[in-house]
Amino acid sequence: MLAPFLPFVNWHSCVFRVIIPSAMRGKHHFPTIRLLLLALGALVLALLLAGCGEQPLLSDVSFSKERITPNADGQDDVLVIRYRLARSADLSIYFLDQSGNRYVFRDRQPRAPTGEREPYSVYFSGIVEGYVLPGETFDGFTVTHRVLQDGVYTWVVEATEKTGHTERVTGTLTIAEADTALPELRNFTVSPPLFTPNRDGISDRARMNVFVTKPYTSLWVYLLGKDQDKEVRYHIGEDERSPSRPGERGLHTFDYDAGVDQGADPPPDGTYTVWAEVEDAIGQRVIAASTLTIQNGGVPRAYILNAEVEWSAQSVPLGGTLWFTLTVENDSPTPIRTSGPPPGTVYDSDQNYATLGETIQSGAFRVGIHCENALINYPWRWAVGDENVLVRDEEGYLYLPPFTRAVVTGGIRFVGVEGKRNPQYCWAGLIHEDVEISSVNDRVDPVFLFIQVP
Ligand SMILES: [Ca+2]
Ligand SMILES: [Ca+2]
Repeated sequence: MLAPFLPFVNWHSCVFRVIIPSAMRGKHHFPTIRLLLLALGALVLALLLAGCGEQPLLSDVSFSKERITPNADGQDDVLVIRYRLARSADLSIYFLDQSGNRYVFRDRQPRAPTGEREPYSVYFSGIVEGYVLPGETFDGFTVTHRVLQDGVYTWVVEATEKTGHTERVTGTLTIAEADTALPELRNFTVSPPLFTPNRDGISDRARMNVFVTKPYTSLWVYLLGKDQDKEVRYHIGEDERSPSRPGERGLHTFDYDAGVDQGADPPPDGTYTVWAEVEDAIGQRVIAASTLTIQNGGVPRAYILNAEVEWSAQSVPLGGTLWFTLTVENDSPTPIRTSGPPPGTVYDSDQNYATLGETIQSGAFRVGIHCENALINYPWRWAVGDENVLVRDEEGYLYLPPFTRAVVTGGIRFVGVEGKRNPQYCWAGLIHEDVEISSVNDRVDPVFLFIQVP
């Protein structure tokens, strides 16, 4: 009989507004019905009052242990906190030391009512939000999670409703034998502070160093960026040649190529915060920050256009010159570096790039010609364009700009017939020096060349 009334009762605020459906209001000519309604109203009110009294916001609060020893020895390292919520509330769990200082474990986190489900439960291992002891200063790092010092604490579990109504339950917890040493991060450095990850051999890598003062479980170094509005972490792997093994106290080094070595696009150009973050076995966390600027980042991609070489002949007399013409295309948004000699240069067949004083430069692209009888790989090399198309930077390095083509010519004057093969195959290549000759740029458009010996 009560069912029709229940939907009109505001249970949560315990304000009892028993609303009689409109059809039942108005002038009643039958006093017995009025009396009946009054009696029913009184009954509902009584039931509700009784119900409200039994519905505290926060209930069944418990800590599974009165004493823990947070030192990762497997003995009494962790306890379980349980509680029930009758209604939605912001929940806090904190600890008060003997002087009344507050240590936060959970700070006003919104929680739904427990309802019919099991009570909320959460593990607590003595770790609270970072705090600083009197007289303590940290140089160059911040403690975000820290174990409570040994001592006796009052724990407080506190729930606050939107209305401001707050309930709290308290108890006592003893912390003993806590492993309070912090995994400090000392001298976190990033060098150089600006780098250009584009595989041109100049300032392509950045190095991070950090000294950790304690054995640890995890150490992360990462750039923090934004993709639209989302935070993106670019993780940096520890250098295999790091002086200390992962997890050990000591100096740890990180080598960063922005992913370019694997052919991945680097994070967009810009200045990033670089974070180092360490966590020890009991869950204490320490962070340190520095900055790193990425400039001219990108993966260089260049090709011999259409894999096509125009050869001057298939047969040259001894002392004659084989000419080639091809087009190099920079098909990437990254400038590609090159070095001499310029197109048009003619080598004698017994010369090579080194004898012309144009030694290999790591990261530079050059066009090369190779013949089967040659003693070294691509002995004859040329810049991927001339001064008309190349751009010289402040340090004097030459670049073929993004999305640009350049015609490259050159010649080899055959002054002898070295090796046994005649005729022999000769071909062109586009060499990324000390990086790679990608298969698409190797052995391009071979010519079967005969040298006429009188
Ligand atoms: Ca323990
Ligand atoms: Ca570079």
